[in-house]
Amino acid sequence: MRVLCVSTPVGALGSGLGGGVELTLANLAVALQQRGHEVTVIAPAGSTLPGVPVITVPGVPQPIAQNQSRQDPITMPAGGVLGRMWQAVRSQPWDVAINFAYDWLPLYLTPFFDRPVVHLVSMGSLVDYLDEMLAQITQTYPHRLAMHTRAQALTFGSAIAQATTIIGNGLDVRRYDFCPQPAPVLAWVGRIAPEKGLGDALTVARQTGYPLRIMGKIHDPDYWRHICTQFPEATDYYRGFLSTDELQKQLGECAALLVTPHWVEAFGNVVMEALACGVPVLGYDLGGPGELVRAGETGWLVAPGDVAGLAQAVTRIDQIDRQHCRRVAEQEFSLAAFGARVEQWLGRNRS
Ligand code: HBI
Repeated sequence: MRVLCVSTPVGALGSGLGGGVELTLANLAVALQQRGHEVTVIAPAGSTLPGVPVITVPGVPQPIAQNQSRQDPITMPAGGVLGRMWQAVRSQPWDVAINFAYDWLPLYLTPFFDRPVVHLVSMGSLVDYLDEMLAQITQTYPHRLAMHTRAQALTFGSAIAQATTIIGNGLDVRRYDFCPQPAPVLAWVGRIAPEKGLGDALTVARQTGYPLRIMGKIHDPDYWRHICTQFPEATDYYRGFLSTDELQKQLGECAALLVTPHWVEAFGNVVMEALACGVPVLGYDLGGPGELVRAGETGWLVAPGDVAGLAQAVTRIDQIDRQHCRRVAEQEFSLAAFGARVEQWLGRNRS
């Protein structure tokens, strides 16, 4: 099929502003190409995506939805890139268009196209105007929505969750090297922002005596300053926002990854990346990570916020087989496995 992927409007692909969506879109595009589909991407100016044709569109980036409160009205900035990207959609030949934006406009436009527009929803429920639009779409088109995990879908209520296809996620496992012999170091990977719970991981590091290797984009500089005041050691622990090649190298050397979300993480790409390197995951039983980690098999799960429980789980790291973690990543999260799930979803929407 000719598949058109319409990216998130919050920033250019490759800028890191799109968070997990950037990784998901890149991997989904390659996975579909490997299955013989013709993939084109529409994305904001400045976007780069090796090996996939990208039509870039200038315009004002969309304000991020996490900063909005539930009853906020729909935001459409003048000269906005989102509206212009969907103008570009009209002049492209395609059989199915996949929307990656967590925004009102693409959802609203769904019935205005004579070919299927489907939506890969990238976060849990945040604002009423979006929940309302998702409900409308599921009433008219039962297969148009996909999400990463059941936990994410359930944040929108059971009616929407039942009409949503769960496709997990995927990555190119070949880009991640299995590391059999770790150093006695714990890892924490993610956007450095309040909802990611970095303070909890630093507390676990203190309680267990392990150093903590911190990797990720400093999304919220005030929050990072607050963390460094409370945990002076954090400055030395910080390794920066790394490329995938560098991230997998530094992550792979660690004894375990700590995942400490304070919100319902839709998926948790870092869980997938850790397992691909053979790194067990210790985390809160919440959202995507809670659904992805298999207790006693690929890591350990504790009740959300149970920092002492996480510290205790650190003593049980070597009960987890690192080779098995890698095998799970190869079976569940490979581009072939992810591509098959995506293709099945698209097939259900063929006009
Ligand atoms: N906010 N308005 C808006 N639109 C998006 O597409 C969007 C967002 N916030 C975060 C985001 N996308 C992605 O970084 C996460 O879904 C991963």
